[in-house]
Amino acid sequence: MSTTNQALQDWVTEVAHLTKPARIHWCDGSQEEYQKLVRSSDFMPLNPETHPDCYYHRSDPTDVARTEHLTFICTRNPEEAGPNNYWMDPAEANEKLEALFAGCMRGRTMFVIPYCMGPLGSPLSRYGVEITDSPYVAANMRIMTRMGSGALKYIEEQGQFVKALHSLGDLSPDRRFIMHFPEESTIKSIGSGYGGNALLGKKCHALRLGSWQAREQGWLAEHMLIVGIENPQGETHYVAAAFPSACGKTNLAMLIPPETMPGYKVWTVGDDIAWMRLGEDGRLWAINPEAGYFGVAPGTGPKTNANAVAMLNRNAIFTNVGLTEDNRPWWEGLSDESPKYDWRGTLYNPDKGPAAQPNSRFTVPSKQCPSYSPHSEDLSGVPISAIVFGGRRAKLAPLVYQAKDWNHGVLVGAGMASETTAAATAAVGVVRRDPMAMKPFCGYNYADYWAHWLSFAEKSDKLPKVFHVNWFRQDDNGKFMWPGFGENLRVLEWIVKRCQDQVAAVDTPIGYMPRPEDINTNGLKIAEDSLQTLLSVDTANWLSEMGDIRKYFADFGGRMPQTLLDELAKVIASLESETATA
Ligand code: GTP
Ligand code: SPV
Ligand code: MN
Repeated sequence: MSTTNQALQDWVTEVAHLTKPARIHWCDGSQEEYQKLVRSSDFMPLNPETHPDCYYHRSDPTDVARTEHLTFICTRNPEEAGPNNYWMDPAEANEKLEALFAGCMRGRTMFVIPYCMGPLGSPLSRYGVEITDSPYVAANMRIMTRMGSGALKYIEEQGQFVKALHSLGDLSPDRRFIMHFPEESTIKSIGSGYGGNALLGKKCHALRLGSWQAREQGWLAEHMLIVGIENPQGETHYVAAAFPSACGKTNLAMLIPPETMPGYKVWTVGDDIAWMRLGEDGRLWAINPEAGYFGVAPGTGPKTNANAVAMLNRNAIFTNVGLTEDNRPWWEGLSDESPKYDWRGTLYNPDKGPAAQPNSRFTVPSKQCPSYSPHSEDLSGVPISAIVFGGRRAKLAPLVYQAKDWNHGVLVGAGMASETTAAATAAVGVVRRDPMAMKPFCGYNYADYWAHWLSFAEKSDKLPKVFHVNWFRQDDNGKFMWPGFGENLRVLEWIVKRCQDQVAAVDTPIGYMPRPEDINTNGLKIAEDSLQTLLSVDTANWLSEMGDIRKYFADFGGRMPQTLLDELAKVIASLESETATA
């Protein structure tokens, strides 16, 4: 196969000339092709009785998560990348990559993967072509994107596509680079076969290049889930929520309402990425650019995420989880049984760590989710009523609060912080600033990104209301104070009611908050003083948090939008006046 798009044909020829593959395969996205991919040595079939069409993959033990320190934004001017990104000069980056890609596919098949991010034909969708020498990557791209001939047809009609080149290289972290050239709509990644480092449609295209393009074209590319909340009256309100990696997006996107909230239904549109633009009606409309979930396995069980468990018994890929005696995938939190092998393939020994690698993942088509929203395929997307920011904060951040208006909401997002997780190779559990949950994914200078967010205030008066949540507050014994998971619907209920002006709130310096009695606790086992604590504002500690945010903003110097600094000054003044009157 080949293509009528000359630019694509030339690029494939040029890459083949450089990387010297034994053969080239143009992916058509068919089921037969997928069957061949999963029969490659990258995979092992799982128990065909319990898990038909499910496959198992172990990645290199040094290659189990995104590597942020090896991820670069290569713009001509380093200021464009900003202090939030690692930067490399494009000429220097290309020289390094030329050497690493030279002959790297010798003896291997080069897969050419045309893909579409978003429903085929949506004006919000964007196209790309990933070239890779990894059958694992090709099989995952088939689940995660609209991949194959359909996408190629659009690329040929429209002409525009992102060039995404990937090779496993020698898998050495010393020769691993994930490089982005937003000025050339190009991604080059070598030395990793894992997740966001290798499935280039996901974080590299949909977020890093996506955010760059979104600023140029006036839309938003965000690390957000999209969920529809249908209330007992039958109205559905869509919420888009940004939580950092491994902080609960997949879980919130497919939560099961508690039995004591009859009449509620939850509809999943997306679990990781949202592309949003203003509609003619002034509302913000969102699509999920992905077609599958690449979800965190550990912690996914019948009590926490029964919808996920229900979709994982067929047609799925499992990466770096443990295995039972009879070849079923297993991870901590799935069941009480004990696995036979850990993720490295050695006999499981609980003294030597968990069976499943903490960032082990499942890949599964979105359509298999029992709560899959039929509106996921709508070409215009779904209208967003609320934007929710959230992090993993053992202390300080209340269960929920609402920003006073859009500009304050941008401050709430920009001031986010969260404890780091196993989704990236670095220390875990350290609080770090992660504005809009985009620290690893914003493809340009954060100061310009916040200015872009602020610019929406002038364009519409029907923007979503903005909120902040925290499911991860801990008591003095390190126990989570809020039950989380399905019970989070109680907080979403308050959020949706706020969007409809159906419930009052307390005006505090950090935002509007519910009184404990405003949260539906029918059937919920939670001590009254816990809820009180979860809904209180510690003025002194918030003043110190705001001081940290001010210091963080100072790194962005003169590029910092004054509006955001003014918003910060307002909150600080309000906290100070509370201290003075206390
Ligand atoms: P990425 O795919 O990395 O972007 O992550 P994500 O934001 O989709 O995170 P996910 O929903 O997979 O959750 C990550 C971990 O947090 C899992 O182990 C979950 O079990 C756990 N988790 C999710 N929601 C809650 C919650 O409400 N409370 C508690 N305590 N844990 C949660
Ligand atoms: C994340 O780390 O936010 C993920 C997983 O969603 S990865 O695809 O590896 O980026
Ligand atoms: Mn993510």
